[in-house]
Amino acid sequence: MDEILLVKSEMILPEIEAHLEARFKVHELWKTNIQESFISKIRDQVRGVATQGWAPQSFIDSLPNIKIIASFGVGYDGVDVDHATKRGVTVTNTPDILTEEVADYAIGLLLATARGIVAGDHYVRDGRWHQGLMSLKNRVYGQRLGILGLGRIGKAIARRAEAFDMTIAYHGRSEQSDVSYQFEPDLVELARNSDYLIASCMGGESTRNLINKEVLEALGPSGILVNVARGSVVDEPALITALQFGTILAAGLDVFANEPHVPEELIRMPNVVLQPHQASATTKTRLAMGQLMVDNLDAHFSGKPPLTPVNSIPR
Ligand code: NAP
Ligand code: 8YV
Repeated sequence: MDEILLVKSEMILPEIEAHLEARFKVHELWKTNIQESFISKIRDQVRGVATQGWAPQSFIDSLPNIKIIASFGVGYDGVDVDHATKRGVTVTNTPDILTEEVADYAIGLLLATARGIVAGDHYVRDGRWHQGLMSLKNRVYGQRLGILGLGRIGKAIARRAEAFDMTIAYHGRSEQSDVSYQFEPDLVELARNSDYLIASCMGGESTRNLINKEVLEALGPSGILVNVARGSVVDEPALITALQFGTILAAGLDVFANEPHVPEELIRMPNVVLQPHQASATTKTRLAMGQLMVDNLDAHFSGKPPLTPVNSIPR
């Protein structure tokens, strides 16, 4: 039986774990406190890894015979893909099947933040309605939406925003010929010309702190930031300052720089909607993600090409 290492099973549903166990001998790294000695015992026989977006260089090097890292999630910024490629290790992710789910959540966060839906819930529960009306909130339909990262998820967000009659513009490394939305080569200009900015780009070094003080200043005092990308995309201290000083109005955040740590300042702010990295977290989508991870491993160990590779390894 082929042997794989399962790094963590937090988000992997029991049905998926059962599929893994039916097909592979699964070593469960997360069950041990002393990871180094656990790895040293199984390192020679393990041929593949199932992980939730985590595989740094030192981890890859601790497993000399692996040929595949199957990641659960579309974002693979926590996997050292360059190093895996140098080592001849295929990396796979779980694209497409979570796109619509994440887009729903991004729009949900925008609505929740702009219209004060979470604040309204607290208003009722806290009995404040008896003292008077809640303050007026901000219109979403017909407003200008900027999207940082018009990829699969960004496009699904844009499709939803079209139904809200929003004017859509986007920023990325290059203009896309197959969309009619306005391309903005300068992110500061995109923020300046948007009422709301949604980040849905990839994480990693190339996008680190793209949303910085200057971008937030350009978004302006009635602007709202929604982040469903990665915490690393936003300069978190700059965001906190911008929210504290009214440089922007509000933020809807599903991702943070150092999860699960969320800065105390954000937790105390009433103009922020916070979520625990939940954008893909429905049973249907998590099952589909898990199944795709299993299918990638299965294809690899059956001598077939992986279904959704992120790198190219000569076979
Ligand atoms: P995708 O189709 O590959 O889209 C990624 C986008 O990032 C592309 O549009 C790309 O645009 C843009 N991008 C890459 N580098 C950039 C740069 N340096 N500057 C500006 N834009 C850049 O991926 P996807 O499936 O839409 O997923 C996007 C990301 O969403 C994932 O990588 C992940 O981090 C995040 N995500 C989060 C959750 C959650 O639970 N919150 C769930 C799923 C995914 P250009 O190529 O034009 O630059
Ligand atoms: C997952 C995500 O929660 O797909 C991604 O990139 O951020 C989420 O869908 C996460 O990857 C699970 O590891």
